[in-house]
Amino acid sequence: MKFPDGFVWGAATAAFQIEGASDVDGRGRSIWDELCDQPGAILDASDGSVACDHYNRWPEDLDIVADLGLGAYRFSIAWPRIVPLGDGVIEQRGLDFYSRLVDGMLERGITPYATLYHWDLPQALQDSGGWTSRDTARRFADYASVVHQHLSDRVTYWSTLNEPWCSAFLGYASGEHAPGRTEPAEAISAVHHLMLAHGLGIQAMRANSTDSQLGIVVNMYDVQPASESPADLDAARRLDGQQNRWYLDAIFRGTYPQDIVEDYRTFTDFDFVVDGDAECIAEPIDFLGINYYSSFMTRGLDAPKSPLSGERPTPWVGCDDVEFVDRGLAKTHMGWDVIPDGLTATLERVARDYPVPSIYVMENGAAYPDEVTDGRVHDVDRTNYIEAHLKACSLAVSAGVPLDGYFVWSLLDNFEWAWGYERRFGVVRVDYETQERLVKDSALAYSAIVRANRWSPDESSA
Ligand code: IFM
Repeated sequence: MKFPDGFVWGAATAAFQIEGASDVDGRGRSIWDELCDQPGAILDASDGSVACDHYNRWPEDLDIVADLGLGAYRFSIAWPRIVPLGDGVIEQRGLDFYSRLVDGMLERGITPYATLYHWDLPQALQDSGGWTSRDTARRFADYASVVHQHLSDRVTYWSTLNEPWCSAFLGYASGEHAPGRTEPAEAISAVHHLMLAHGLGIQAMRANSTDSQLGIVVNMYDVQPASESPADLDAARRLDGQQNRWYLDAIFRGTYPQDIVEDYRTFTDFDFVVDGDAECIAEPIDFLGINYYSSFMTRGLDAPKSPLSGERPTPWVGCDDVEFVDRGLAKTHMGWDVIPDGLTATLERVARDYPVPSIYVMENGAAYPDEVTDGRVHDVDRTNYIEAHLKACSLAVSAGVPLDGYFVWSLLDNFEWAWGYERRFGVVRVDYETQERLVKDSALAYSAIVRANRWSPDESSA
């Protein structure tokens, strides 16, 4: 199971989840600062004000990346550090921070992979409509252009958005994520403006320079029907359409999938879509980032389920009659099924159905309730998870998928959004009291695979 020469091995993080220093150097407030202040929004009532203190401890964190032998580090840039009020007034100290971070990577031989939007919208833009406003997409392109102008002499790889599905549907339909809205029509408008922001961002960066490699990161799932019954097939069609095809069709075919557009008409007349938007969203990209954690099996019910008391509305708009089948598989601490085969299927499907020049797995990993024993974290479950998914990647590569790299999620334990610090995804443990970092066994196992550039069943604990 050898990976191709030049295969990129990395670890990923996101600004809000690790940086802390939330009121330092002119940073503005983001929608996540705001949500964290809402009682009950975050499981442990925590926030991102300190997180992993990466804003101050980044040299130590980059040393760990280098020591593990990883050639790449995926990080995100906090929009509110660069444009604190979202209005075009630039905060130089924010740019300087990312400039130092990038220089730190290059000094250690680590290739930076930058993401421009990993969910931390300036609150000031939310106050004027957030992603339901077309203006937010234009503001994103302006922000992307500024950051790109400052860093593209040293950063080649740029992703516009991370997981626009989450921003739109967890943010505006189920309300689990910031800005905590529960309006399906707003979610559909938000997802369109996010995709428009992506297209405008690509155009703006291309106008700055043609040397960059530009892409977007989407979260994908392999969706299987529970049976061949019309109801089950239709449930799988809708889930797959909303979760996967919506993004890939728009980017690579220049159109949203018509079946999902028709489904969404129950909620919106799409009056926010303007001539030319589809072409903008389909602006050619150099790579597609795929985040993969799990997959779904769906069943169509005869009637919509009534939400249990206290249960959030579904983020899958109009899918109250879809049930997720428990296949009795092993689950992570998030309750997500462990299905490595779904990653191979997803990669092969993307390569088969869309003209994708290059793919990266930009996130893959698992939360487990770790324990420290004699100064070590023997996280066997996480090690097995990563190894099984690397095997899934190697099978896809053997099948001809243009997979060019893999980034484990995450380098560090961090702020897991609505779960606060109660879920640990890191291959490096963070003690939130002392901010001490502890390299877990999974990091060492990953490092061994990276250094060998091969996954070997003999050496594997999977
Ligand atoms: O922590 C998140 C990350 O921010 C986006 N992708 C999924 C991860 C695990 O939930």
